[in-house]
Amino acid sequence: MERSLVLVKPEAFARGLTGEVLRRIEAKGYRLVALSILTPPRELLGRHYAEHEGKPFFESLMAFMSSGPVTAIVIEGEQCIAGFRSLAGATDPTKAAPGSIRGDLGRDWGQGSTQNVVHGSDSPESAAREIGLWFPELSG
Ligand code: DAT
Ligand code: MG
Repeated sequence: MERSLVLVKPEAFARGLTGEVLRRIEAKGYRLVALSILTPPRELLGRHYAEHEGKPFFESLMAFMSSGPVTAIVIEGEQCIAGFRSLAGATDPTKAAPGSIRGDLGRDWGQGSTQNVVHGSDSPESAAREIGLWFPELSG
């Protein structure tokens, strides 16, 4: 049974969209395994987004993601990694298809960072690594 890490990002948390994201996950049929609300420390975010270190958008991504509380969620279900990526939609919320979380609930707010409502793990390896970072009590 596959698991994935989902984050409701600060701007979406602040707009009260956690419930809507959870509703879509549950309506799809995935199970909620763990949920936590926290303002992510920079150290955690640096490890979470290690693959993007050095890229032009890295600093604005760090600043945005540490700007307030997020909801971190572990979901479970057959193929939930690809399934949640499909629910989330394309990275750029302007281009994300209507019907997707990012397409329906996100937009460019002219903030200089891509604020796209949610994160979802992109592979089984990423999911295991990310769940270990955000929910160490679930690993091992
Ligand atoms: P995703 O979140 O769809 O997996 P990603 O892992 O490539 O996308 O990037 C992580 C986050 O970084 C993404 O949600 C928003 C931001 N980002 C990615 N590419 C960007 C770009 N070209 N310019 C600005 N922000 C970007
Ligand atoms: Mg990614």
